[in-house]
Amino acid sequence: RSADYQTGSVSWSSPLRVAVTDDLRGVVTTFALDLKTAVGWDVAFVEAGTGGDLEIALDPALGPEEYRVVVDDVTVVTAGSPAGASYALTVLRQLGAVELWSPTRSTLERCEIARVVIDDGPVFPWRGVHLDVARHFFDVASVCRLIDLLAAHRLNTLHLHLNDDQGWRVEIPGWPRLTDVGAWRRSSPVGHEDAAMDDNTPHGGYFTADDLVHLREHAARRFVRIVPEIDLPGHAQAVIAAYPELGNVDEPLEVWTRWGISEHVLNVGAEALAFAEEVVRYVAGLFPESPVHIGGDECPTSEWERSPLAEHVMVEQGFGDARQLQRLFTHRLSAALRDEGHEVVAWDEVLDARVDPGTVICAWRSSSKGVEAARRGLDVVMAPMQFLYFDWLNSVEPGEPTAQAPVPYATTWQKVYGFSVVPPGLESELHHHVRGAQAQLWTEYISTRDHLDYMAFPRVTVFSEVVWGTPTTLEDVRPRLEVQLDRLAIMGVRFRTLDPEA
Ligand code: TNX
Repeated sequence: RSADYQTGSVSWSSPLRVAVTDDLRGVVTTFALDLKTAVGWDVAFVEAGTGGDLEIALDPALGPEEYRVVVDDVTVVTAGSPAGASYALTVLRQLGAVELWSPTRSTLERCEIARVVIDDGPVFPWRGVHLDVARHFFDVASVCRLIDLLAAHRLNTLHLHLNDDQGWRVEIPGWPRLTDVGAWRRSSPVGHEDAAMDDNTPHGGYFTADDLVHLREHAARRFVRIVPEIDLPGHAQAVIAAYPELGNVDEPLEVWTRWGISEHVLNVGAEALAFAEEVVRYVAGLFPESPVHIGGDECPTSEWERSPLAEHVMVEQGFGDARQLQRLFTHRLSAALRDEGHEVVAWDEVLDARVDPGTVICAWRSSSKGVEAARRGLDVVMAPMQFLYFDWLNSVEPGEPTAQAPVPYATTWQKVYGFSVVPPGLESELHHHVRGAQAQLWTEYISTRDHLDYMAFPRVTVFSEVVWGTPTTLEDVRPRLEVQLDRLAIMGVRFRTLDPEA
């Protein structure tokens, strides 16, 4: 928000002498481990006022994620919360030297830090990245690494998309076939879905409860909150492959081997509704502090329109249109989650029916869905595909790897930087409904960690400034971006290199 550079610099070397209050010891411990890993330095804990290098304390006058850094002979950090303190330490590493970001031991005798006074804090509380681990599975180590990268950009939310037609990715007690069968597919598309080619290579994997708790704790140390998503009743072909009785048709199904939207959705019987509730309650229980995403996107009604069971339920409920059936799930899952104290999040399709008050909408089809949500009194996370779907091409130029949307669609980092979190046309008295934004990494066309890096960066980097609420101009950000890419390079991130300046 403001950085006021003074003349000169201070010099840091090992051991770094730090004074910290008990409530921030955890934050400094994480920082100390990072420092040790990167450059082998030690942190020595000292008393405040004894001339250490760094003093760090909470200041209740600051907002929850705000912080102040005064780099001086004794550098002083104050913050509104441990999260704010962690952001301040991130900034100090940025001011220090690129080696401080190394994931393996590199050599650094000392570093110079410019004298500066920084007052900062984010405009938006929901600063997220979404990762689809259903289309392609990414293991615990890969997700932990992504969490570290988000934290390096002061992003605070990782939305994990845990199931889809092509795979179920969480072990659920009492439902072993979800992972024995539903977590594995026989084949995946090669090239673009439209080419209709198969690789005939099995793919799969899943997280155990322990894995998810490990991810949650890893994320918490970096002040990233995981928002789990179970997407039902659509996107359910993997569920139905495992438990055909939860579907609408008699023929056996396999976990889907194509991309797109499967027609196979859960049936609307009591058993399927109870299943959805049980699973969502279980996954939510692994993330007690988190909002929980119930999906709700792209649920075709063709099977319901042919189903005597669905017809019976429609008569019973007095529904005139099969679209309304989806609300049975949405409402039931929302109630169950609220009962456990979770906030409920859903994709913007739920706006097509009556929405339970308090539901947070992820606006993906366009920014105008965010406007619609806010006008209906709902909070919204902006995720419009035209700007924030990072499975789209990095550029329209030839040579880009196959991506979700074809040329002329592309989402350059410059386009991302021009994204306005508050949707154009939203009345100012409704701006408070905009919680923030998140970038989506759908993984139909992303099957490796290197390719995930290529699609995520540098777009996530520029997005982080946008969603922090402090973007400037393309000319201004470019040199800053180049420096951040040097840090990412040392971290081993295989980002897409910048095109030469036009
Ligand atoms: C739409 S966004 C989807 C996903 C796809 C994505 C590809 C949303 C809620 N549904 O199922 O992966 O497009 O860009």
